[in-house]
Formats: sequence, structure tokens, C-alpha cells
Amino acid sequence: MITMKDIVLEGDPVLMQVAKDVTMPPSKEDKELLKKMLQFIKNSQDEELAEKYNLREGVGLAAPQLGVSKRMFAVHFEDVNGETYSDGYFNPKIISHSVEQTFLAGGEGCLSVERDIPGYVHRYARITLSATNLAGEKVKLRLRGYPAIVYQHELDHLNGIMFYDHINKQDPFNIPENTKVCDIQSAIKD
Ligand code: NB4
Ligand code: NI
Repeated sequence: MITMKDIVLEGDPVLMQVAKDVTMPPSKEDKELLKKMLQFIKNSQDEELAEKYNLREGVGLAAPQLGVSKRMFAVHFEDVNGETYSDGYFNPKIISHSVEQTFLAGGEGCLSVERDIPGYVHRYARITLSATNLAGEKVKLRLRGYPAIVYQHELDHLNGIMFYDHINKQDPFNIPENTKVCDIQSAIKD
């Protein structure tokens, strides 16, 4: 099973590289690795397992974070409407996006970054993403709000981009026009 010792930390060049496409159909090895990545995320959200194996909680993981420079990532989370997103994706691609932007009120963190970096991480508010999922199906996902933010965080890792690259250095809590907050906490409460 994947544990924190397998996760590459910032400073490692693999996290700044543009990862390579995964040859389709994916090899048994690639599918096995993506399945393990999805299982890691589920384990990280399981209190007992997270405690036992000292896992940092996560909702996503990208292959470059394991030192594998391949275009694949996994996600496992529920959005505010209780809809579950739980799958692995090969060769994901944003095929369209909104001009409007959004950001998580609480900022972002990353399993490859062992420090808190305050500030708003500006991302597209709505995206359409195409990919091949773990079942080998070509999928087209229309995402907005929290799901759109999670998928963009993972996709960035495939392009060597870290969340803090989207924070305004001069004014980390600056809110440009055309940008709306994504407040999962309040949304969850309502
Ligand atoms: C990826 C996320 C950072 C921002 C937002 C959040 C957590 C991560 C990094 C967008 C994507 C990992 C991968 C969480 C988390 C809160 C809500 C409800 C119950 C578990 C869920 C956990 F753990 N980020 N950690 N960071 N990354 N929300 N939650 N909880 O996942 O570096 O590249 O289920
Ligand atoms: Ni990350």
C-alpha cells in the first residue's frame, strides 16, 4: 500500500516537470498503480487506517507525487450536494473553461508540501474535462466549484504547477473581479 514515505516532496524536480501521456490502452502496471493511488486516498480518509499508518488526509493524488512522471491522477471525495467523485483518470485534458474564477475560502494545501501557505488559489470556476477513467471509458466531466478546484489541483501536478503558483505574491488574499469564493464549509452547513 502507498504510505507517506512514497510521496515526493516539493523541491524534487519531478514535481516541476510536464508529465508524459500514458499509452492507451493502459498497461496492467499503470492500472494497478492508479488503483493503488485511489486506495491511498480512501485509506487517508479512514480514521483508523490514517492513524495506524500516519497518513495525511487527502481528496486527490497525482502520479508525479509518487515520482512517476505520467499523466494520471485519482480523486475520492463528496461534494456539498452529497455527490461522490471517486475514480482514476488517464490523460485528463481541460477542453473548455469559464472566464469566471473561484477559490477555496480556506486556501489549499498539498501532500507534497509540508508547510502552510496562506492565500487564495485562483482557479477556473467551471471546467469541462475529458479523460479515460479506470474502467477504460472515455469520459467528459462538467465540473464547477469544489470538484472543479480539486480536479484542477491534480491536473496542475501533471504540468509541474503547484497550488501556490496561483497565489498573488503581492496580495495573497486579493479577490480580482470576475472571481467568486467557493466556501465548502458554509455550503456543507446549509
Ligand atoms: C488536494 C486538494 C487541495 C485543494 C480541500 C481538501 C484536503 C488534499 C490535496 C484541492 C485538492 C492533496 C493532491 C482534505 C480535504 C476535507 C473534507 C470530508 C470528509 C475527507 C475530506 C478531507 F483532506 N484538501 N487535503 N489535501 N494533494 N479537503 N478534506 N473532508 O487533498 O496534494 O495533489 O472526507
Ligand atoms: Ni497536491
